Amino acid sequence: MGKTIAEKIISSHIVGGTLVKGESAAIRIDQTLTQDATGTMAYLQFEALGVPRVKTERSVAYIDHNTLQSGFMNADDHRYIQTVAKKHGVYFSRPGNGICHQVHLERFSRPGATLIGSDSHTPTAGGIGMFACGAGGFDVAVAMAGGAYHITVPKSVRINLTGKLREWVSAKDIILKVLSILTVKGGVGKVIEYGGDGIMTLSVPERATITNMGAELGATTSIFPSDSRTLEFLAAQGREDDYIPLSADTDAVYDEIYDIDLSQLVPMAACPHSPDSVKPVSELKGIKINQVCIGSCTNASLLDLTRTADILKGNTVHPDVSLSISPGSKQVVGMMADSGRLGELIESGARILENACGPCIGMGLSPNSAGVSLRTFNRNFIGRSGTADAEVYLVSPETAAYSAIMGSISDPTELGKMPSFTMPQRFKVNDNMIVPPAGQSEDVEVIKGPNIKPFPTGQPLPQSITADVLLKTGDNITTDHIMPAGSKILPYRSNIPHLSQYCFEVCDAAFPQRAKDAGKGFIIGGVNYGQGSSREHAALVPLYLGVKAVIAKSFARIHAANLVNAGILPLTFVNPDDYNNIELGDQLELGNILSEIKNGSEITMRNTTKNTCITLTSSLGERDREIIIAGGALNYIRETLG
Ligand code: MIC
Ligand code: SF4
Repeated sequence: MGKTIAEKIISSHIVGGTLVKGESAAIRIDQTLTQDATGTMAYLQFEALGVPRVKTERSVAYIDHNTLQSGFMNADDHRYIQTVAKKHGVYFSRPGNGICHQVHLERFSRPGATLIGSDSHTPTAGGIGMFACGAGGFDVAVAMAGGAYHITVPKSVRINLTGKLREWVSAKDIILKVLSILTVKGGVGKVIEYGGDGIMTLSVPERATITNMGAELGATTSIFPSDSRTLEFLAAQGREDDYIPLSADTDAVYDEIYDIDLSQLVPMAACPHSPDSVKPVSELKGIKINQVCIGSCTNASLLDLTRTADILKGNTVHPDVSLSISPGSKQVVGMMADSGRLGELIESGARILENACGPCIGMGLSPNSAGVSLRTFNRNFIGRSGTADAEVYLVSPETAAYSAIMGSISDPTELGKMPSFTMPQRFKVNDNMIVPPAGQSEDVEVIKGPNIKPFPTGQPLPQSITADVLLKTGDNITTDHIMPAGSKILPYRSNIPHLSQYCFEVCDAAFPQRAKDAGKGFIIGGVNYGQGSSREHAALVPLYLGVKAVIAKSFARIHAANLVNAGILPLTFVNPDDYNNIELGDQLELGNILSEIKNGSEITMRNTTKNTCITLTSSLGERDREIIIAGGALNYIRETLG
């Protein structure tokens, strides 16, 4: 039987388990990446593993999230990451070099290889044919130490693209279309593979826009074949030696197949407050806007900014609109400057920001109250922009730029002829902002500022747990609900005690104090609990606050793994209706939890307040069960390493 692209890469990297869908497999990791908001934790955990030098082919530490530097905290974290990277064999991409996913795509990604990153948009590198997954910081630390990455072998979805996009319709509209079909839960447990003759019309950065936002489907990853367009991109980056051809076998078997005719697509927008609330831009036309933000790891490539310049050239940003542009990398902004196209953006009145995540993670540029913001980003969860009542729409750079001039949501297909764009034969390559690690680790001193506090560790699983329900949430709770980001909080990513005050702030501001007073407790969740980011802070902070188990209808993949690594039980209802019979404050008893987890059997929970019995399942693999019993991944690894 033929293999899919993902199956080919997994089978060439498998070091444990089996390649059977739904079963666990352990894969060897060739490359890792971290960013600064999750990186401090990942390197603290790497240090705790006691391995002197990373064992991967390439590990890179990027600084791109916390670049506001109000206060000493961010700069201290950057210095810690720079020194720890230097000591342990990790390449360091300095602030100013760009957003991790854009830079990694340009400079390090390679088809056929595996990558995990402590950021959920790591699948961006799937655009070049890499098997690239977002993961919690601990899993990245383990991979750097030479350990395998454990996945549930995903099902495969094939999306056949045919035809060619119409003028002013772009890659963002393709992924928004896919989100409208599959929704934010439609990719859970699956790899999304693209094929069909339409893919030849898409360059690697366009493919990367699609695989980047595949994270919003909840997918394990998304991937394109490696073909002549891949070779063209690698050659233009001076890296043709990294090219290998890679495609699915013609008789590969997919669990689901969808066909999208590119020529039929129109500009799309994800409406507030979910990336899958997708409508055609034509239906939203005329909605007044206050802000437009172009950038992020989804849409800040040379092509994206060139299209933006095509539209802004000779125009002025509407007086009621503030337009910001954050380029994806130094390479992108450098080439825009050299070609004079940056000047066109500046002349139009665009506010040019640094090459970093910026407004995408709420670091500045929060909209005015009840403001309408059009963003080329990938997430529009409530409050993520920094303004709780803002209405954020996710659109393509073309829709964003045209609307910025018009002052209201506008359809770029109304614009005249689209200027042609040819991918450069040669990108501007200058890796002077990537600092290689030291040859001699012993000589490097790792500097930790006072904001860096030890991370909490779990306790071995007791025979039974009795505790109260501290919080009951609805469906699709995101990690931005559990542990918000933004300029006020992000500087404290290495300080769990401080962060804990903000846990679930948007849902129930009294939660942290209630949890502290109780000393221990449970969270009850709905469907797709923990979707969104890979931030393991969304598990470490609840651990710090005494949460013993999250009992939900279903979980998002990375968050479930982070809970296990933290030593918090992720449990699911066998009968989802039982969710309705639990209330805040109820006392729950997991009377025999240790044996039930050991045996992998169903779990019986008593609601002692209501005097009812509820059946739960853990759906944990053997290794996960051992981690939970040990009280988290660090304890487990220490035990297994003796
Ligand atoms: C995000 O887009 O939410 C982030 C910030 O990049 C996160 C990582 C983080 O929380 O630090 C992600 O996507 O994993
Ligand atoms: Fe940065 Fe935004 Fe991309 Fe996350 S989604 S890595 S915050 S640009």
